[in-house]
Amino acid sequence: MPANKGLYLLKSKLTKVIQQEILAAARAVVKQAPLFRPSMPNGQSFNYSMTNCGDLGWVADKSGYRYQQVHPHTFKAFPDMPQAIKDLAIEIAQETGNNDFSPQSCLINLYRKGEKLGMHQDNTEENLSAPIISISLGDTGIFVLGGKLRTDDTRQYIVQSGDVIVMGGESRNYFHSFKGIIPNTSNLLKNGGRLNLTIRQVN
Ligand code: MD6
Ligand code: FE
Repeated sequence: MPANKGLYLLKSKLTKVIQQEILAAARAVVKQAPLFRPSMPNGQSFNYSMTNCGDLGWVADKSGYRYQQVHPHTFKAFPDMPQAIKDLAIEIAQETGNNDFSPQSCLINLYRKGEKLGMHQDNTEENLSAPIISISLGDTGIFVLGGKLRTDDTRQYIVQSGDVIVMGGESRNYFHSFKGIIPNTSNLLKNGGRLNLTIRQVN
């Protein structure tokens, strides 16, 4: 395992042209699989919208958090993961020492002004040793990263359009949250906001 525990914060990883290509692919997904705002198991609604592409999508409702093949509102299979997203994720995985990464799921989160995501660990996946590749597009935001325990110290990172975070190795189960966007900091998304794509190998 690398000394940095498999955590990479790759600033300005994606050129503007690549960002536009990935954004176009994400838009095509949203057309087929509309953004939705699920409820947590306690019944409270999520604070932001999401959708998925790939063989499996991450969903939440009163029965819990899980991966499934179908969109929770349309009941249609989530669209295939666009090749551009797959290729990019594999390339980034390889560059960070994860040579057998096989992308099965891409969760697309959209944050508008005031929307955020609380402290959590990503542990719905069966495979907890595959890294998570996280791509930021659009408005700048504040990503908070802690450690293995909820009580560990945290650090804030400014994430900008084109930045990529890889959470592998020990960092795979670090607590983290997203505090929100700084509006009007990017012109990539027509209507503003931030898209975060997390690409995973689920099993
Ligand atoms: C976000 N990201 O950046 C939320 N999880 O909007 C995550 O929750 C996340 O970026 C696991 C690994 C990387 C991430
Ligand atoms: Fe997460």
